[in-house]
Amino acid sequence: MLTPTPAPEQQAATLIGQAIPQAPKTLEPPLSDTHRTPLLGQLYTQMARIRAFENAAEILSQGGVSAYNKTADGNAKVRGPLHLSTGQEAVAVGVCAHLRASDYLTSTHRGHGHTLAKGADLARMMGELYGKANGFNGGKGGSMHIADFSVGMLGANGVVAAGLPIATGAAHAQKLLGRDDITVCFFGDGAINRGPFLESLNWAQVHQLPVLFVCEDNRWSATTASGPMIAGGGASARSESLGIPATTVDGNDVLAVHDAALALVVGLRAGSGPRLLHALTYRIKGHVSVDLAAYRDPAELAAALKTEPLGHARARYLAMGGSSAELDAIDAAANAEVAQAMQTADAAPWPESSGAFTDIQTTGDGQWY
Ligand SMILES: Cc1ncc(C[n+]2csc(CCOP(=O)(O)OP(=O)(O)O)c2C)c(N)n1
Ligand SMILES: [Mg+2]
Repeated sequence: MLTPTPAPEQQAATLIGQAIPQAPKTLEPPLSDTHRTPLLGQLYTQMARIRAFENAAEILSQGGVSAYNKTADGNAKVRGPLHLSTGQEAVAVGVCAHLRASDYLTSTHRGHGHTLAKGADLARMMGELYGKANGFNGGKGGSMHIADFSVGMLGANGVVAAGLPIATGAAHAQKLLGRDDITVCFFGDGAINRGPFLESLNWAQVHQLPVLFVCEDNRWSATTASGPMIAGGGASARSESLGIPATTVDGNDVLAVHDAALALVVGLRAGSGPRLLHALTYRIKGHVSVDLAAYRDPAELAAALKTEPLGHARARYLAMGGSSAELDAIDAAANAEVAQAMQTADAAPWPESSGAFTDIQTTGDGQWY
């Protein structure tokens, strides 16, 4: 007898009732910095929210069938391509821990983690993925066009490297305003081969702008391994060639990212000029929701799973004297928040069809038409 494929919302409900999947990990000797256990707990909480959100979104988008989210009955809750940051959560969380709402942030096509870490509302992001009116963009943008100016999140961006000049311009405005706000610009290792990377870093250095360029080096650019297509030393070397100091960090170690970013952010607020953080991490999922990454050596993924950031943080938390029960409670709270967001999105209205002709331009009087 055939077992019917569960509806996507049932699959997601099953998923969010479970512990967040993590790699088992053992860590070396207990660490002496036990006073930082509460901090690590806070960072873990943010990473767990991102992981829970993306796990649910992935299942909701596939609807049990592949090929661009088309289910047998056409009922996938989340439609359109979905780029997941699974395995990269520590970069977003470790950096954004130091930001305030008046700081700006630009993101990439892989922006759920950045958005949540910057303080944006999880339920509104789920609403946007559903295409509902309660979404950040009233349901018109979807995963790759999320923005929330209320927390300084200037936008995800489907064009590779397009966030760099936006961030640089935002930082220039901050400098002209004379405040100690800063801009953080996340971009991928593939983006450094595009012109806007050079143009933006050059401009930022010439004008000594308060911008932190964060290269999320996940070793892949869509279906291409990044290493063989990058000449020279990559993001750090290119940054330093312009006189912008670069810091390389283990992007799967959230405390390491936190500490590296803290030093850079403090300097930026004091007028250091631009800096680059090169975070070494790994893209655990395929490039996009429908990509099974069959081109990738399974051994590479297996090795990466041993150092993925939630498992790493969990092991370190225990080594620092925390309990697994505390972390389980954090996971459960993250799953519950996502479940609530799904219910809110389900109940939210669809956008009005008349809205197709709004939000498309402004005449400069502050009104959007
Ligand atoms: C200008 C431009 N060229 C090509 C693409 C197609 N494309 C989308 S994502 C991607 C790879 C980006 O790699 P990376 O910058 O490392 O980001 P990651 O996907 O690894 O997060 C490419 C080539 C695009 N969106 N924009
Ligand atoms: Mg990449």
